Amino acid sequence: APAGRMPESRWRTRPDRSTWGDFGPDDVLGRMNLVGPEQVRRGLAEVHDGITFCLSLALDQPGGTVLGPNRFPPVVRPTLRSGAVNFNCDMGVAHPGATDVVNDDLVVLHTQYSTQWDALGHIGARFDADGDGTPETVYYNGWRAGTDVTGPVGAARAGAASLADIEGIAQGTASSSDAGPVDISHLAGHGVQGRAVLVDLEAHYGTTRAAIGYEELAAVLDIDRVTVEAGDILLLHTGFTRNLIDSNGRPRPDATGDCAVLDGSDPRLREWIRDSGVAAIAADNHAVEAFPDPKAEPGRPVLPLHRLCLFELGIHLGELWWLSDLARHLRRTGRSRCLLTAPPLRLPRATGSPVTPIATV
Ligand code: UVW
Repeated sequence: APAGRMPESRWRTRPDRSTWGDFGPDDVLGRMNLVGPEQVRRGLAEVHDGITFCLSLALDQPGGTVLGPNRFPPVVRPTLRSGAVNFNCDMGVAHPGATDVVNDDLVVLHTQYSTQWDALGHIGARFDADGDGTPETVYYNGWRAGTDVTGPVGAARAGAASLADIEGIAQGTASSSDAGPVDISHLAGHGVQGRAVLVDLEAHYGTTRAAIGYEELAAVLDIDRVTVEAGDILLLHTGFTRNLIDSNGRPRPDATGDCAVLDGSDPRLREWIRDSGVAAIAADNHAVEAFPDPKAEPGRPVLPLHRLCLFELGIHLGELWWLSDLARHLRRTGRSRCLLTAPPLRLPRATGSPVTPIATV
């Protein structure tokens, strides 16, 4: 029988050793529940220099469609006022006598194009949650596709909101209400502030291809004397986003291969993540783990760490963060921890969110 509290209807069986129900039958925050007042105090205790680091790339930075063929740079457009472009616009038109000039714009954003959080609704699985012998499409804590995780408005009709929808969005014909329970807005409500611990894989592996399993990670933790405790947010510096910037946004398709990257197929690494109690994991590469998993077999996930973290344990994943400046400062000062503040957009129904994380040291 599952140890977690079982909701009446959504699931009877949960994935083996998952956290479903452990934070309540209707939980949507997962391990972020471990980041409470004590973690904020622990984070604040890491502030010594009063220096802040912005951990995001520019929103239009990552390498075109190389990193994700369905994701495009943001489109920023002026809004329309009575059919006319509302940019460098004389306020006197609407308010006679006014001397102001006004600009107003809208943006169409692929939420996971650049520095981002994956919501728990980003990756689900076909899993027999109600135990009737037939798998359903479910997400963390048994939240169901179709009823709980419904996606952006229009998704069922026409695929994800496309650039063609821009006028409709501008005129308010597409609205998003009715937030699904596993979207990113709940995380925004939490605030995502606590202690982060940075593991500097780049300092040890440089720009060599390296699959980081448990053994490699444990060696780096040991050499750098890094301790990871329950409730910490784990930051993994690999040098990937610096490669991205050095290539002027045109990375080679195999650019992840030039850096250390987690080997999601290593069962000992997955056990370490489970046992460590980390609240979230953010990396400066595009999938945290090697994607697609080179050792994936038919019938198995191609994103085994996404499955473990987002689906089984409720660990949010951050991707394409800019960690190189923070890593350099921490190495120079012989530290590995900081206060991290990283709320996503409070955007109901989104399954990922751009984020501008701030580290304070
Ligand atoms: C996919 O969407 C495949 O992965 P990621 O979470 O790395 O963007």
